[in-house]
Amino acid sequence: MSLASLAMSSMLCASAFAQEVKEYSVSTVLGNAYPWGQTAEKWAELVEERSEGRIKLKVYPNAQLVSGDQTKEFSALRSGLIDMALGSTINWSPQVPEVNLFSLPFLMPDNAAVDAITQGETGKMVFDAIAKRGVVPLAWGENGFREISNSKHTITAPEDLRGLKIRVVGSPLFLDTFNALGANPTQMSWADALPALTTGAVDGQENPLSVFSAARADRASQKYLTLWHYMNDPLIFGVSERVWKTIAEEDQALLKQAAYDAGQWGIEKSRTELGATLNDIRERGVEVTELSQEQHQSFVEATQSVYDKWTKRIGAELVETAQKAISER
Ligand code: X2X
Repeated sequence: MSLASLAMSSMLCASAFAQEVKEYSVSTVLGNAYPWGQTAEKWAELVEERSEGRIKLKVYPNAQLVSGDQTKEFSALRSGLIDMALGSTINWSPQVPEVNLFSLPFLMPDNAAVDAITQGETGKMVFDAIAKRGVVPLAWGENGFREISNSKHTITAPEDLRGLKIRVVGSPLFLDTFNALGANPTQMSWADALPALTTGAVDGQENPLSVFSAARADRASQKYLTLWHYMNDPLIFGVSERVWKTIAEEDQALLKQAAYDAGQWGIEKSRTELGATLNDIRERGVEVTELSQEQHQSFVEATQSVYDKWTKRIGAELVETAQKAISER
């Protein structure tokens, strides 16, 4: 072989190799200081490893691919502006009514209830609803049970929320829940939440303990935290259908299995770390309140109207399937 043709063939080889590496964008709201971002990175790591470097997932945290507007993530995914995402059911709920299921106040009392939904028939129904709207759902992860905090006083009853300005995500159900409790809910993205808490523009917020802790919400005047477990937002690994169609079947399987494994890893990690996280929060001087059964019940009753109204929007069959799975868990 002549030198020239040798050079040519090695160039061809190099370009064939280069063409084989595919990079996809993955959107998340929280970065790797949080279990959410860590789970997305775990997915990327497993995919890179198992595809021997052929498939790269690049994680873009802080909803930066939608300029911080986290409730636009699903639309961007559907249109193919974003390839993939590890998204919260809350942020996707404006476009997928069925995922409001997870935001129904006090539907899921514990982890077993969450698992009964996501791992069973209900989870399949939710995935079908997502798939119908142009996003291929692959697996579940978890942001966690959302607890309420504020800068003013202890919350043990709905009356304690009266008049408090509470930051909520831009998803309509949350306005209904916090209005039903007599609070003054204000919708804003996560990017704006911490500054608003710091300046006192809002008094409180609701998020999982892992988020409260890693974001150092205690430094943003959040001195009172009530563990009311009113809802849990699972995370969903999703791929734009437009992108999915271009991926070979065996790579689809690889992506899906890696999503499942990363999801399980993340769920287990955040659940096991919860006790230590709560200790850290207490040590920082935050007053942590647990509710008696009676106190808990007063919140359930105060939000019953939200439950009824939203059951119609979510779909009575889906809600009933979820309730049945929970009661049989
Ligand atoms: O904005 C929030 O509260 C967060 C980070 O938990 C979600 O994206 C749902």
